[in-house]
Amino acid sequence: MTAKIRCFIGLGSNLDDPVNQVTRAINELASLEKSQFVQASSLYASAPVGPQDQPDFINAVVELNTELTPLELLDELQALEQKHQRVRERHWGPRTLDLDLLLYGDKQINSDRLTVPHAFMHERSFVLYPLFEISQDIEIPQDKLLSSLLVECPLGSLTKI
Ligand code: A4P
Ligand code: MG
Repeated sequence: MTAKIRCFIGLGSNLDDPVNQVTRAINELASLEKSQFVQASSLYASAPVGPQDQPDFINAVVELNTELTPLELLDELQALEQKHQRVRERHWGPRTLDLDLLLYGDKQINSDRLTVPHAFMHERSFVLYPLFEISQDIEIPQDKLLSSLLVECPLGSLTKI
């Protein structure tokens, strides 16, 4: 039997009824093949990081145990983004659904398609606070404890909804 890996996925949306997009995506992640849903954070609203001429975001984090490899999981996440009619227009621009693989066990990955831990997670309140809500004991590979990162990451406009 393949070992199950504990992983965390960041969800974000700021187009076409973002609360509904993220809620649907949580349910879809809960039925991914070769994976078991563990828990989802609350939904959070925040002002956009990056270009400001776009709507506010809704974000959440989901924890799964999975037997999928990192690239198989990325394929599944990208298929779900497509299902939500995601159109890639500009970097850090508006999107119906963004699914980022934040952590895959304690693995570090640097390949063409995948950087894990996610490159910006350590500085983003819309990732760190939902993550901390569902799991306080996380160590980020090659980085600090989640709790120490939070101390250095202002809440900003982030609000639990
Ligand atoms: N890729 C590499 N590593 C990963 C990973 N760990 N998880 C590659 C997922 N994908 C990963 O992604 C481009 C490529 O990154 C993929 O093809 C995959 O092979 P993308 O989603 O198409 O591109 P993007 O939008 O240019 O970048 P990205 O990384 O999704 O953007 P971010 O960094 O997630 O930023 N403000 C608030 N408040 N809330 C938000 O959720 N999101 C963004 C998007 C900006 N501002 C925001 C929010
Ligand atoms: Mg993405």
